[in-house]
Amino acid sequence: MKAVYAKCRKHPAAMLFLACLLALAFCACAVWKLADNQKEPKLPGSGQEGEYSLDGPERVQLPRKLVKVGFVQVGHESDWRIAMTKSCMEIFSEENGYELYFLDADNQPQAQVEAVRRFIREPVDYLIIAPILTTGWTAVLKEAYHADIPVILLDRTIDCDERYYAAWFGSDFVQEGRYAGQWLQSYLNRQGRGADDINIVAINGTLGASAQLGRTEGFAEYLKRHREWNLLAEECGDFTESGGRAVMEQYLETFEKIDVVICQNDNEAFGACAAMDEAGISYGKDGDVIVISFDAARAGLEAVMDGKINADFECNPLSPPYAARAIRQMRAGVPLKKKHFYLPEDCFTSDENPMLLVSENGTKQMRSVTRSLLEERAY
Ligand code: GYE
Repeated sequence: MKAVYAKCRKHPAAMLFLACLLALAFCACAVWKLADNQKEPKLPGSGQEGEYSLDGPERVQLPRKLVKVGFVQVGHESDWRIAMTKSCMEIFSEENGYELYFLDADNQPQAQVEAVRRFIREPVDYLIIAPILTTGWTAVLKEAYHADIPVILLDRTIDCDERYYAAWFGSDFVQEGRYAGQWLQSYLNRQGRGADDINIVAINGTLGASAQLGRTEGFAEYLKRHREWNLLAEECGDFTESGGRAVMEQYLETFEKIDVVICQNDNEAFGACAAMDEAGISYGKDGDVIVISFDAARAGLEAVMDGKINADFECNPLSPPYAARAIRQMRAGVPLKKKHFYLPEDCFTSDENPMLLVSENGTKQMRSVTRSLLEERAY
């Protein structure tokens, strides 16, 4: 290199040529670094994941100016939520070209709305919201719309005209509830208890959150079909371990015989299990009370592997990379092909022979949990 440089010094045209070569090499490196760093997924479009290849024309170079992103998070109530926050911090890093403004609303809906207003005043370039409740969003999202700040919703859905947000990435909560109902129906049949009276208690998530509403609605379809299933009570555990424990303690004092507890997330399930441990009641795979849960985060899956949770329906918390991907597409002027995207998810069980679940979209083979499966998982 030194030798080439020395030769070129004597010939200005050659010097210019060398400078161009170096600039080209630098650009190539920058593009390569971008592709390597981002680790953004392909956006799924109802099963047609190939639709969004990273090799498309939407690949853009990192902007020199950092992209300001305002992220309004629900809180830190569960393992699931913490996994989502971690994913947000990782993808919206300075290294990846972002300046992140993050708010943990500690489950206070009003704090979320105020943060959105603050971020609009900043102003940020993009707003990402994981809403606590379905309600209360129209006014503030209209403000973002008129300020020309695109909004991406993650996780729970909201009741608001679609034109006020650019995209939503999350889960089909109603389907999760249906899977839970279908699994219970088949499990009881397998046990020869298909015609027995079954006493069920539910520990709901934060009331008015679309995850709570959807899981309740989906499971209710199966409650309706089974007149022998008695829903004894449904109380709110706020998606927390302490909430789940308090509600279960109350149920154990009130009801003589409980066959099933359906917890709307893993942390509530841990709380319910602790309450049953304390009361000397057996549960899970070899116990008296069937435990159903949602999320399938790492600790939840360990509980499935240990036979404490009978069935756990996954809800994928790793939506932030999808939001980053959408932002890059918007910056490159590539229209998003769909407004609503469902993340890929599985269903897990401690059953020896995992069942095949059926939905409108096809079948889903439930999975058992092994050490090696746990090691492969990202959260
Ligand atoms: O199930 C729970 C969390 O909205 C899907 O919120 C999310 C739920 C998740 O705190 O663990």
